[in-house]
Amino acid sequence: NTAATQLAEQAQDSINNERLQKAIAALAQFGGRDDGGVARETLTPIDLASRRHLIELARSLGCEVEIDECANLFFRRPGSTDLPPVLTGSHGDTQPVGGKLDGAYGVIAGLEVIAALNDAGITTRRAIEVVAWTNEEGSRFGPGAMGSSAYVEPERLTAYRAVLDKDQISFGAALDACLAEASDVSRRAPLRPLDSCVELHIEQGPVLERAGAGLGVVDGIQSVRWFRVVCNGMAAHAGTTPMDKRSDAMAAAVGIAQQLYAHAAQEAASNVRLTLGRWQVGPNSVNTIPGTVEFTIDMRCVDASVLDRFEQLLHRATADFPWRGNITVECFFSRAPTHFPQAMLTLIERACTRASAQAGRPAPLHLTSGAFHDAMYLADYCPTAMIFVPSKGGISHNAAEETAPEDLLLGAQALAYTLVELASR
Ligand code: HGY
Ligand code: MN
Ligand code: MN
Ligand code: MN
Repeated sequence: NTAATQLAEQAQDSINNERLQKAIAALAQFGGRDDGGVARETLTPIDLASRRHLIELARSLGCEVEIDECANLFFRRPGSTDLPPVLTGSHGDTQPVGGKLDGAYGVIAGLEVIAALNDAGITTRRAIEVVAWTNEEGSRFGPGAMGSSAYVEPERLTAYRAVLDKDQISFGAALDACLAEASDVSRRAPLRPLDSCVELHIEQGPVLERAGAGLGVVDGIQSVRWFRVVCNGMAAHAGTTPMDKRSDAMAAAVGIAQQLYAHAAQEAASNVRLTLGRWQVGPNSVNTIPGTVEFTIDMRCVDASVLDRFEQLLHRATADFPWRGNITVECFFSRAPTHFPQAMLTLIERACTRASAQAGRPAPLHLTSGAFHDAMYLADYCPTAMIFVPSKGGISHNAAEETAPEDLLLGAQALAYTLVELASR
């Protein structure tokens, strides 16, 4: 039972549940909806207001605050040395209609660990940093996880800055407005070294709840690919145009979509997941044959070769579709499967086991994440791992997203133990 472990246990036992739950509720006010959900898309005025709230909260905890060129916010609790810090945190942005925990929980729990260390008067060798990543969701600006991916490879930012949202606002312009608002925050140079990274997040799926486990040790993240498909036909009159004279973009898009769903059903054994989440129809009029239909494809699988086969089907189906129009397919997000290192999993397992045992809960469960996370990019940069807490009904990316308060507490306790062990080495 080394000195580091004793400090870790003391930190775990210093987490203050009431302060944690209140801080989660306070952040959820930014973009809070009547149905209990949260609408706080990245770099919107509401997101900027929430960032200001986090900066003030972090400063009240004695943290130094920095912001980098991708507007990632870092809240640092200094250590006794200048050794590379231990990073935790998650993303501050939400889906257009999201919950109050996706991303936000990891940021708030990280700040709760810092408050607990202040209460306990614990000093760690390494600084502990809590990050609020920019644009993890990728719903306003695609791809997802722009902030964390630009952190580990800064040259990605140039292309990201050119991405437009549906109102033709560029990510770069939104970034510059955010940096201007945070002009009182010191700028963080790119590629600062990190000792390690631990991201705490809700599972967003049904696995932990089904197993009755309170905590999940995440061994990896499945692969993901996003595509934009644009069917270009010809707008024409709904009443006068014979069916065999049409270049109906919706008929093409629906035909392609049916082939994709059929293929996903054939590949069901691989647990592949297909989502056609965003559709835009032009001119979108009840009595005009659609001239253009654009839709997105989100495909995921733990086995990337399944996605390779799926992508081949997509290119064949769109190239061979029998009609007069044309179809373009563009992949705008692609990540291979992530595997977290065994040494980190062993530590996370120990932290989760102690917290679960103290709460009289079953042992933690090992699982692979169905959702992607900023940790998938940090894993390219330093030893990284994740801790999950259960999601009620496995629901997320929905206003009904919820986790039992006692599980939110468990996660913060396991995080405290893990961070202090790492920061004391
Ligand atoms: O889509 C995802 O997996 C992430 O939760 N944004
Ligand atoms: Mn998330
Ligand atoms: Mn999400
Ligand atoms: Mn994430």
